[in-house]
Amino acid sequence: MIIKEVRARIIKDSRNEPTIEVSVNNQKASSPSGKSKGKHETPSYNFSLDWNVNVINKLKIPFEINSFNDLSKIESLIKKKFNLKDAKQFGANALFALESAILKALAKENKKELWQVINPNAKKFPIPVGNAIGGGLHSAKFKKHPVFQEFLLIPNEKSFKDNVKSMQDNYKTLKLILNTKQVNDEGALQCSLNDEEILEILSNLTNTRIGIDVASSSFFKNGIYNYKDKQLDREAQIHYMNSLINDYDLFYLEDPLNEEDFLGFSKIVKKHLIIGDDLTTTNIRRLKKAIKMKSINAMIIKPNQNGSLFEVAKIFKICKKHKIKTIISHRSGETLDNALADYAFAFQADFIKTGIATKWREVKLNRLIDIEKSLK
Ligand code: 2PG
Ligand code: MG
Repeated sequence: MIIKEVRARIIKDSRNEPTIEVSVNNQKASSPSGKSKGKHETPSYNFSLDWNVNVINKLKIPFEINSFNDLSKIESLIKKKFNLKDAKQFGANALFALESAILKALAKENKKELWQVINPNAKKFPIPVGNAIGGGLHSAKFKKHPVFQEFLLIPNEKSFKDNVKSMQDNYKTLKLILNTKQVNDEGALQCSLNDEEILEILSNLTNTRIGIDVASSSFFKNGIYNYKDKQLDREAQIHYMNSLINDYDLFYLEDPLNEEDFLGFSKIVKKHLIIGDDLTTTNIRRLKKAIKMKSINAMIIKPNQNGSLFEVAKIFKICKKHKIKTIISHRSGETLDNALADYAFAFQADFIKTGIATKWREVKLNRLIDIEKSLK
């Protein structure tokens, strides 16, 4: 495929904040954006969003792209043209949207699905992980909210479609129990109960596994985890997290400790999934450190947090080799782009965390339901 035209513009995400959309040969892709960002994330833009939009609009890509691996040509071009040490310095959101649009254009040209351009042999569907009740930074606009950022449902049905139905049914049940219609940035239900009151309610749902994204870096300061009713030091936090795993049989625990505490993570009981997000920030170097220190047995992978889809593919390979479960993930500020679903399937992610409710989350779930249907 010859790249004929590259365009970029600013669009609004689900939080009504500006983000980048790139179109290549008329195929559009966009980048989401995070709120609880890891300190070690690749910066989203180089100088600014405006700068990236401007330079992408002037970008001439003078060669043919025929495969996923040809993305390396784009990365070399960007490195050279902008005199960067690494293509990711171009800005993770900008690079991701550009690469994603190129792959969509390639798929269109070859009359293929996006996932097929990357991995035509994909078979296994990811299990959805859905944020049912929200707190932390994503609920900052509500006066009273839980400290933990996400209370998650991880269904256990036979098909992707049935898994989605299970999440949605439980979400409806929780809506009645909590008697609320309010939702936060991620479409998660909003309530004024505290963390353990919510876990108590979730553990009574008998047909699903449950989990939390503690996002603990967001309430960690000067060595202390600041809860509303208590302050815990590192040892006490490790003890508290391990007791929650036992008391509520947590299947999934994300970022239980501060984003620098690789050693502390290694002390969290690995009965089920212990996941790095802010700890690992979709970064190969940090993933390798987490493997070496036995910090995690699962990892959040946010393509826009890295920028290079080429490197994202490598991260999936490293995880597979070291038996680290993979959870591809949306961001709290999302667009209506459903490409994340194709990437989940193409890279054969074990899980996809992309919410339960609101249109920005539903487009990704529906895309995977459609892929599943098309393969039956
Ligand atoms: C997370 C994410 C997505 P954000 O912490 O897992 O839910 O949040 O996109 O705000 O970084
Ligand atoms: Mg997280």
